[in-house]
Amino acid sequence: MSDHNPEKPGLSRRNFLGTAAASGAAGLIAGSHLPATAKDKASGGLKAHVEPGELDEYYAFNSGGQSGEVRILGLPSMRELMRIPVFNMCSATGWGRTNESRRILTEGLQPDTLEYVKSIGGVFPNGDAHHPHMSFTDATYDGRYIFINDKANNRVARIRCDVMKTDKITEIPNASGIHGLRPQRYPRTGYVFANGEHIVPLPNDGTVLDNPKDNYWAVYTALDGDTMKVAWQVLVDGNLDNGDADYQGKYSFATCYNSEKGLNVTDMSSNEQDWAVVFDIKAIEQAVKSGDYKEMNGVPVVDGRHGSKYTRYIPVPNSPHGCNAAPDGIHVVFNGKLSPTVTVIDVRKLDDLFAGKIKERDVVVAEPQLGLGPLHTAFDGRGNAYTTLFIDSQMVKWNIDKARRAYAGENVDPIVQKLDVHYQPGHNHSTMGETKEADGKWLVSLNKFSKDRFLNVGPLKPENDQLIDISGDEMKLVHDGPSFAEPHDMLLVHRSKVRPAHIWKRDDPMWADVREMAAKDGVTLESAANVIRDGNKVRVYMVAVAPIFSVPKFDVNQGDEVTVIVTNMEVIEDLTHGFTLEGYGLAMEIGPQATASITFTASRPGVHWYYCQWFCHALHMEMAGQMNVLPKKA
Ligand code: RUQ
Ligand code: CUA
Repeated sequence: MSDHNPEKPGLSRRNFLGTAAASGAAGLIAGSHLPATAKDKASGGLKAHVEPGELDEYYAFNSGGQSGEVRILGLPSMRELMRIPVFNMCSATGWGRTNESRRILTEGLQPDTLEYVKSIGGVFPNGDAHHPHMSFTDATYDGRYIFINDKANNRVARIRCDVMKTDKITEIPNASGIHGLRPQRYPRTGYVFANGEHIVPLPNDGTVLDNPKDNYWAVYTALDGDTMKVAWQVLVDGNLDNGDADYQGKYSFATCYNSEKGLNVTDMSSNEQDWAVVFDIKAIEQAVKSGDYKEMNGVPVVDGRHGSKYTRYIPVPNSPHGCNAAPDGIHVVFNGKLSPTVTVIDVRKLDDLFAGKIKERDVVVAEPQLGLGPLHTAFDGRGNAYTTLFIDSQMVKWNIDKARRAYAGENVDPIVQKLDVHYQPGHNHSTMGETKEADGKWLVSLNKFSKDRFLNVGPLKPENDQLIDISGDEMKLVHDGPSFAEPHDMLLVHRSKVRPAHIWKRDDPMWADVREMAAKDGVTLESAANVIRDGNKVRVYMVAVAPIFSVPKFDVNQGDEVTVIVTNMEVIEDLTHGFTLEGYGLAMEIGPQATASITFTASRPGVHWYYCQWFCHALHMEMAGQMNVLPKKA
């Protein structure tokens, strides 16, 4: 493999699609600037084993599915390095319980949702995290953020890649089942596009409960990735499954498996053809500017149903699922699911389609028959595509150019190789494969079933994320990676793109509220040892430096509302402390140079020890104190 070329002269980044030819797509990729490793080999045979103490070449950001979190793995070792709580509650870090996380988990909710979560303990306790994608600048990863959807409670979250913590969560109004999620690639993110998968009445307030054909809708959402506010929405026919954006910043795409507007599986899958929707981003922005929209729940909603000038509906056989734009900047693949085919369009034809010069199916340039149950496609940057076949339990490697030629009538077979995977793959992802720097080294097949591949752990089995070397002519399976429920999708980012901090900065916005509160109390967080009483509210400010808390003991009255604020003043990397309050169900992580806080009612009288739950020192066990709760006088 020799794709570490300097950028091709004359191939302007701004316009690299325009200079591209239809075939030989592999040669069109703007050169990768990723450092080559010594182990690269033209014939494949990459080294998957990472020696003790060696660092991986790629970050893998794995969605946690119904666990609601994101996991960081190293690739190729597939070692799990970290978990980032997002939509879930976390016993270790206190995510979902600390004041900082509760602010993030609630401030982006709609008013009626906020009312509801108050009645169930203040936050949603679960999420269903499917699609992690990094922010882009100029069609490659920029290491700022990772965005991920929550299908369960209609949210989109943003993770800061400097500290690897969630910093914003927005509930998407007017939508149900936020599923497909993709950031805008070019010129930057920009928008984060989110698909509403389930059709619902609008407004969904109980006034209408039937006649889905007339009354139920799905909406497409563009979120502003910088503010995490909804910029606009588009009302569509049918539903929306997966999506992607182009490499030019002009169009975005979504598949629809329920053009029937069915409410059950038979109706949903009855049509021979469903479709993929194409959104004209500039035209929609113009519609919002000129007032061609209806406002719903504070959001401009543009009408993108059949006949709209803002969308086009491209017929695609039978319930398409995955939607993947190739790194050549030209092709977008819609994966057939119930059809053994994938449908490939050429984005250079879309201007003519929107101008009415050609018909919807004229943008289709290939439709290879690949096998049973094609769900998702990944790319190697050399003109090849890799599609998961759920029913066949296979990964199929095929050539895009050959598929075009076959579609044009030439007698060529686009299929290069089929590889058994174990078992039933859903997503797949290749290294840098959704960027113009696709490097074609590794592919991961995220298999939904593992059955006999591992020691039996009871009726509930792990998934199996299999690592495949795609650097040579043939795919080679090199590693089985069990994982807990349920990595839907994986993001494979070269380590040169991600620059996490080693310790927190004291002026981090994460605890801005606490800083303000401390200033009012006349407390300096960095040297605090204060117990402030304010009516029946008590604020306990302390510093943690191994192996002591600066407040070793404090007294409160039963029924007081107590806030404990801990600042970790360690300047040493990896010296995290914790605060666990025994018998109260409270715990939080405090990273080096971080502040964290937690608020509760001291309803249980007696002596309650608090202790550091993060092993930090030889005297870690002794890093403890007591909260004395004086009983209410009868
Ligand atoms: S979907 S297995 Cu939620 Cu990404 Cu295709
Ligand atoms: Cu601090 Cu253990």
